[in-house]
Amino acid sequence: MSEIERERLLADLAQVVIDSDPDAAPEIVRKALAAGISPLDVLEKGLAVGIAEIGDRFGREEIFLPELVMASEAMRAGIDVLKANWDTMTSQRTVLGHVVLGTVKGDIHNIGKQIVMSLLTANGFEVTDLGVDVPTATFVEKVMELQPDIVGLSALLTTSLPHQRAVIEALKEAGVRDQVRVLIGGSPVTAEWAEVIQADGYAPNAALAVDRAKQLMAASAKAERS
Ligand code: B12
Repeated sequence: MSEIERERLLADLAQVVIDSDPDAAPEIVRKALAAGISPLDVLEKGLAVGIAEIGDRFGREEIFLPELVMASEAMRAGIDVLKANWDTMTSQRTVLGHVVLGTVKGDIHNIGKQIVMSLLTANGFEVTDLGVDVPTATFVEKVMELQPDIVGLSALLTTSLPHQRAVIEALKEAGVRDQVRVLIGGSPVTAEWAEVIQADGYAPNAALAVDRAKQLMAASAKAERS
């Protein structure tokens, strides 16, 4: 595949999300994969570029909620094809760790969390998805019940960031904060915010979320040995 062809396919992937065309998205993703573009590049250099553009247009009030919904449907249709691809990578792996993952209260954004889940799973983590708009108490209950290694908190709205802090405070109150590592993410989340709320880690995208989760597992293994 020539560089020009690769660039054109990546542009087509972004465009299918911008055009909000869920019916066309799977075919274009399959075409890109068949041409040898990696699933991660299909996502980050293709589909995600489209949804970022849509988010900007929405922010500038050039488009409205129905368009946002349709674009996210197109993104989702594309990701479904990628997920099938990641799932085949997953079989016969030793489990690296258990992650409980959810989008915090008041926030229904799901796409980024799903991608984090897919990549963690593809890289050998067992993931329990609590869904979206997850009450703070549910995170605490699930940590106590399932005793995961890591709890992952996704937030896409500035107004839902305080709920990430609330989960950490509630884990402390329940006396289980030191039994689990807290990993946070979502577009308004920064390393500074992670420090402020005393999370154990932050990652700006799904690939780095996997790296961070692996680091957290290594750190907790070291702590157990010493
Ligand atoms: C798609 C979308 C929607 C869809 C969501 C569909 C779905 N099923 O998820 C719908 C249409 C439902 C929606 C609704 C709303 N949305 Co919206 N939405 C978006 C949009 C365009 C894209 C989000 C997305 O999917 N990105 C693609 C994924 C791949 O990226 P990501 O989510 O950032 O995830 C990556 C990383 O952040 C990270 N990550 C994510 N989670 C986690 C978790 C962990 C643990 C880790 C480590 C990493 C991590 O890894 C992911 C993969 O690389 C953004 C714009 C933007 N640029 O983010 C606006 C945006 C987030 N939405 C916005 C708004 C305002 C809303 C609404 C309030 C609109 C309204 N008036 O009703 C509602 C909120 C409803 C609610 N209560 O939650 C604003 C938020 C502004 C703000 N700062 O608070 C944005 C920024 C748009 C804008 N420019 O104004 N939205």
